[in-house]
Amino acid sequence: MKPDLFQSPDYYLLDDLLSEEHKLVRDAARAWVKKEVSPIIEDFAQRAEFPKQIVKGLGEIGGFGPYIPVEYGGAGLDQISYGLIMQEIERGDSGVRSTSSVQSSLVMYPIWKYGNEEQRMKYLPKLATGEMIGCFGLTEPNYGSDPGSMITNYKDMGDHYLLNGAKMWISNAPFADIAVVWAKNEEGRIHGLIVERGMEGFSTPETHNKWSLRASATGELIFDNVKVPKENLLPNKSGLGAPLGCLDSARYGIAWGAIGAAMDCYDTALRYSQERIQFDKPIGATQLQQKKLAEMITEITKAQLLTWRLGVLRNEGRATTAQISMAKRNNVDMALTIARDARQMLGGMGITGEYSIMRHMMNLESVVTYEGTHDIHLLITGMDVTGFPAFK
Ligand code: TGC
Ligand code: FAD
Repeated sequence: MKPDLFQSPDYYLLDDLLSEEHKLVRDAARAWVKKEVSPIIEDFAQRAEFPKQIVKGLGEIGGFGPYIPVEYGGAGLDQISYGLIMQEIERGDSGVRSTSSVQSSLVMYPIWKYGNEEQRMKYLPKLATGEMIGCFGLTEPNYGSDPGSMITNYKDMGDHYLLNGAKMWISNAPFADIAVVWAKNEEGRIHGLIVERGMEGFSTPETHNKWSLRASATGELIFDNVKVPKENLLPNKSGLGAPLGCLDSARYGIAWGAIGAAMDCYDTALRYSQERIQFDKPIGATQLQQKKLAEMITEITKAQLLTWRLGVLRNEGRATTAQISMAKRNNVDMALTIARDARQMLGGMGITGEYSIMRHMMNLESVVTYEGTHDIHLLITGMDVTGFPAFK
């Protein structure tokens, strides 16, 4: 793979909107990605293997629980710093950002928000350093966009719960130490349970042959009469709103992350267009390639502004689920379009692993699907503006 020469586009001088802390956090994450992710990621993606050696470093740059309070091992940062870390990590690879998103927003967040103090102290510090890795089981083989219809369930057996069912498409599942699993009780109410590797009847087979997110491990969670201790139930929130609350935080991070992938594709295509000579001039001197680059930087700049504003609203506790949906949907679609155009700008070289673009493009096919598909987010916006839910 080519050396990482990335230079971040900032067309509207948005750095002026960031605090010194934001810039320090962002620059540290950027330097870490250049040193630890860029040199190895293509090889791991080609081999469809998660690079476990980066876990410790991810913890050190605040990639695990950036906004979780320091008393629980988190970095205690604000929402814009959290977003900037996700942007930089996904600039390296969406699969690495997935590991960070799942650990932070889908495992640490529910334990912090819905767990009790014993659960927080038991799990959060180890999750923050990466000593422990978690995964999040909501999607089932027959229920993806409609998680409320899940059939995974548990029964109260007096001294423990008995868990049965299956989850599918679970990031980090094959090597996770714990899983935050969403299941229905005997009344049909959804609760979160912490299931630990090694519990009898719990297995995590890996999903193979993905063309996307190849450097992230994906798997199933199978529960065959798993005895879950009663103290592993998350006591402080139940109902579908509990997992959806975690998704708000993860989707917000993805909105920033997608900008990172888009910036990397744009930056690579821009440099290539200045160096690649055809018909005795750089391809960047042709109108057609300039149109692509001009549209890319326009869309990146719009997404940066939208997402920075969303971060401010989240810091003030005013961001709505529908606003987060709009940003996730817009930014991932924007990044996917840019990745496709950038790939074309590199001609034949665009399909090789010499450059990051095709890997980003394939990764983004997962990103546009998980955490709510492109269409589901459109329906969330539609419901928000009309008042009519059109899902059912
Ligand atoms: P609906 O009737 O609308 O809502 C059920 C209850 O939930 C409440 N609620 C929320 N609460 C907190 N935060 C939110 N974002 C919420 N959205 C809704 C709602 O108020 C209601 O509460 P109550 O008290 O009235 O019961 O639910 P629905 O069944 O009609 O479904 C709505 C829909 C389709 C929007 C939702 O289910 C959805 O978002 N579907 C998409 C599923 C999804 O995003 N799955 C993601 C799985 S995790 C994943 O992909 C991880 S990938 C990670 C990685 O690798 O990075
Ligand atoms: P479906 O829900 O079957 O949707 C199929 C198509 O129908 C989509 O285009 C969808 O937009 C459309 N559709 C559905 N309902 C409607 C409607 N009402 N109106 C119009 N169109 C509709 N899940 C987890 O719980 N944890 C994870 O860690 C996790 N990681 C993932 C990692 C990867 C690599 C992938 C690919 C997925 C992951 N997921 C995870 C699952 C992901 O959240 C689901 O794939 C996603 O929510 C869509 O569900 P589905 O695949 O079952 O598609």
